[in-house]
Amino acid sequence: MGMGWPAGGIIEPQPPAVQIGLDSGLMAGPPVEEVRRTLADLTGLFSDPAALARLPKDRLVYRVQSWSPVSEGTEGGLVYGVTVIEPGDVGGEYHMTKGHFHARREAAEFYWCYHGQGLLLMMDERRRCRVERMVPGSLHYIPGGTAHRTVNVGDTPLSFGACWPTTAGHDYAAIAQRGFSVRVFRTGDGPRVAEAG
Ligand code: M6P
Ligand code: ZN
Repeated sequence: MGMGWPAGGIIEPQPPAVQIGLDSGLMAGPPVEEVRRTLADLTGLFSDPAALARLPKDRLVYRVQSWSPVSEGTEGGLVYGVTVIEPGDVGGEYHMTKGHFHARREAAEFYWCYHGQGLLLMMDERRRCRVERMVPGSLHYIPGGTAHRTVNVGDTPLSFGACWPTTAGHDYAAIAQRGFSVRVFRTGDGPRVAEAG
């Protein structure tokens, strides 16, 4: 036995620090933090500013719960998070996350879907985009050097889990300036992924 481990005898199992609701993906437990993104936080994200101006600024678009067992930047650590995007659109463009590159470009990430219907947009630094469907149980690998954004194309909340290195960091600047090279709109036939330049 190493230092700090019992030398023998009975070990009492401890309760987990966090529980995940396997249907909703929502997390519960003391270390869980939550960030909410309303329309007021998402200025410039959607393509139709006039449509945005007609909507209540306090409309919740998505929230992110996370657990960082070690502090940001710690080598070798992992962060776990769940994002829940409410159904809806702004001028026909579906609710979506801001999207980001990782500050440390080589850092990859896993996403998986708990609930709802979504699209995962993945864009490399040359602005080439790939799009994967998210359905309950789908698992998605986001390689290094790839910006990622999720879009709720269903009429229920889209909930997905994520796991990324503690050292990854979020780089929002490139996306804030130029957005993604595709946008996703509601049509009578379902979602349409359109080139945005
Ligand atoms: C996932 C992870 C998080 C991210 C969140 C929302 O849970 O990738 O790191 O913060 O989605 O995405 P964004 O930060 O781009 O709005
Ligand atoms: Zn990420």
